[in-house]
Amino acid sequence: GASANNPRGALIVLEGLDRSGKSTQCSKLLSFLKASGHPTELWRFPDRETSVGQMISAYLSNKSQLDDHTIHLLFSANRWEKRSLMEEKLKTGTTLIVDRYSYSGVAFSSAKGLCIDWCKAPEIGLLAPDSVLYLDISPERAAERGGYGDERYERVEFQRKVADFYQTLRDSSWKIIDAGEAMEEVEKKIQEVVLDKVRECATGKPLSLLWS
Ligand code: FDM
Ligand code: MG
Repeated sequence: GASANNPRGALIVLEGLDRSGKSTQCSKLLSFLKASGHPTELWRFPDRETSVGQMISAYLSNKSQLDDHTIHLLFSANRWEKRSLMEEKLKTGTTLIVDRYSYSGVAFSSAKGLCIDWCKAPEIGLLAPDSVLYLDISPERAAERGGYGDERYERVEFQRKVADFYQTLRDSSWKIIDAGEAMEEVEKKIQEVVLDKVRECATGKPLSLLWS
């Protein structure tokens, strides 16, 4: 029907280890898309602004302790509370660049030893990204980049496990970007991939759901 062909925004997700350059690249991409005339917003998960997000933030900064399953479900709830707004934005033509999404949720919790299928379950029914870009960097190289802060998870041994779970999760549709290259090179590669997707979604590619 006609509704399947409505132009919409693209859901673009950037994933990667801490210090892979995601946040920098997300802002550069935002400026690029806006300058190219595409309505675009930059989102990030966890979204620390909501009340669930504040619980997550307290946990990450070691101000509170939570059971591993509990924090996993809070990260998921934090995506669910933004789901309807996300759908509305996309359907009204806004492209969303999202700094971390369900793949972070599953990779980080699985790296703690939780069952991967259990970790995926609460993500089922969230909007599936049109494109996942993985900023690929070794945990050692990432750690050299100005060092980690004080947040939970910012340890090289743990990040190595996270990288392994990202490997398990990724499929052939992911774009693996060598994040060790010069910032401008990384930026250009991301732009190419994303512009194609934005154009594809503007022709009415239907939205799909996780976990697929
Ligand atoms: N993180 C992030 C998770 O463990 N699960 C999630 O679902 C998400 C979205 O939170 F170490 C972890 C990843 C990272 C930490 O993220 C905070 P930022 O991007 O550094 O704020
Ligand atoms: Mg971080």
